Amino acid sequence: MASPTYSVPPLPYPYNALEPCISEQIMTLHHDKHHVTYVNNLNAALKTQSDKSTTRNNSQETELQAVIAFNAGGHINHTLFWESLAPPNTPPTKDSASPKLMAALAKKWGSVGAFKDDFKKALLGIRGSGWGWLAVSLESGDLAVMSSKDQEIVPRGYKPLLGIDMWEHAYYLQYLNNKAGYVENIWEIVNWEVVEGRFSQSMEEVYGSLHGLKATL
Ligand code: MN3
Repeated sequence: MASPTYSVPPLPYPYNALEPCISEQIMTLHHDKHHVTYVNNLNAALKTQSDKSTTRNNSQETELQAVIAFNAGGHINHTLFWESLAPPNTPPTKDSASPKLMAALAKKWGSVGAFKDDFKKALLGIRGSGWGWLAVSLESGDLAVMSSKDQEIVPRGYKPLLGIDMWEHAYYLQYLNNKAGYVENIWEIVNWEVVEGRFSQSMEEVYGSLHGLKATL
């Protein structure tokens, strides 16, 4: 059976639409080069996996699974990331675009500002490359701030609402070592309408066509 192949969805806005918060140069490289590379490597690894004519020893098999997990995570995380951003000063970026979630954040953290402080701390606390998340526990419905290493997806048992890419390639060309500046400006371009939508969606709806891929991780 042929292995599934994945492709990078186009950005839901122009490459320069997130300026001045994220530059056109970063968006172009990040989407067209970095994300595309994860998908190309994922497709190649899935093809290798489905090729029954070659055998792999245990360490080769472990390495192949690691390559699949890393690149599948990269594809999933970036797809969620692009969807959850919007041009600054547009209606989806206003807190009023997510009344239900804003109320839940205020209830959990005391205020939306306190949540943002906590989220910022989590983002800036990531050592090396990784992602910061606002997620919701499937079991308790509790909101949680968490981080993941490299391209790991949100842990099992949690549904991602908002994920922020904290790899240097996400900000360095524009912000250099000012990681905090990147994090502060992110708030101007969060698509709260999409994030609010995920709050009430099922896992299948949040992950869309990537749900099956997620299930293999
Ligand atoms: Mn990235």
